[in-house]
Amino acid sequence: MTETEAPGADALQEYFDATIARDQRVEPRDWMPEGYRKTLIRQIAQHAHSEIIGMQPEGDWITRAPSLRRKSILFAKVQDEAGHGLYLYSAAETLGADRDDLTERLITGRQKYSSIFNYPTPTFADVGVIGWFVDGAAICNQVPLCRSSYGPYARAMVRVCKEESFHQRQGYELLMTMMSGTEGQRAMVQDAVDRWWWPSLMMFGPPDDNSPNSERSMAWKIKRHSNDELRQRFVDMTVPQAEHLGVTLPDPELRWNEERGRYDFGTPDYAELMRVISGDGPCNAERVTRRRTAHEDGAWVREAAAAHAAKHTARHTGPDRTEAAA
Ligand code: FAQ
Repeated sequence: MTETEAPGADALQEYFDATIARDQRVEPRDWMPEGYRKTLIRQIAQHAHSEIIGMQPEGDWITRAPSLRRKSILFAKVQDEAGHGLYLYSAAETLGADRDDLTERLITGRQKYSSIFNYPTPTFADVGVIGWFVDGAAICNQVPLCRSSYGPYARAMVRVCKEESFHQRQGYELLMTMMSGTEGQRAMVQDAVDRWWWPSLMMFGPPDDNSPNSERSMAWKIKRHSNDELRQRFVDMTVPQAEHLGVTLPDPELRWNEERGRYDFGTPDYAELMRVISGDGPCNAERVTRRRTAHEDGAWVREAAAAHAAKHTARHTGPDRTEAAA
């Protein structure tokens, strides 16, 4: 190959494969197979949408939080989720995805977001249980993504995980406080645990033998562990926390398996997961409608920001500046 000759498709593929094999990062300007790019855009976009839609269930409690302290904690937490969405949309943009297009796909139901955010939050204990279970599940799933093969995604995950870890503790602390309260408060916590346990296990996706994307994503080192492995880690992590808190996890099959050194547990209702993913969960319509309305209501902000940016660009590149420089 001469110096000016571009490398052929085989050489590019070989270089990419070697990068993955050596556990090095793929960066935005590197050549990558189209399937790898598409898989990443799919996963990162769904992840970003989940963070943004995920602001709603807890956000509903901001005005009703029982004290100023709880209100400000919740406010900060929900705001963090917006930040996670932004890092993730930016990571998707490095792959050539268009932010407007991704938003459009979300609000027209053409792109997915996590099933977990389609469940209602009728009591304040739900805020605590979301922090404990949902952020806990997010940590199990996302800590390995800090070693994902795509650089911008992996780096975004580092900060996201640090914040999720704080979120999980705030949820657990809220529940500890409620558990040391009245009989009514303890019952409220147990009720929220009963409602969120199974949907939280479903967050990890379908079982391995019915997970069409896992094998490819793991070969590309986008995903580092299978859905079932991560679900198991979550159960193993959460059971001792439940015992310490004094709540019962609603699974009669849950028990320590001495031989495996892990907990055995029951099978989540995967038919329910599929229903929720396909748009038929308790709150799907409400969540998407609210997102669509917020997007439409925000049109004037986007227009104003674009006009401001255009004015700024004109001021710094226009004739006045050229003359001044001359
Ligand atoms: N919900 O072949 P697989 C958070 C879809 S962030 C909806 O196993 P894959 C922070 C899947 O996309 C939570 N859809 O797929 C927070 C695929 O559909 P497609 C979000 C699901 O990608 C906390 C099909 O089923 N986290 O919680 C779900 O290999 C508190 C077949 O599945 C992430 O996105 C589901 N649960 O594995 C915010 C983490 N499960 O696209 C606010 C990154 C599966 O082929 C408050 N994502 N599907 O049509 C991942 O790790 C993976 O994408 C999985 C799915 C594990 C979610």
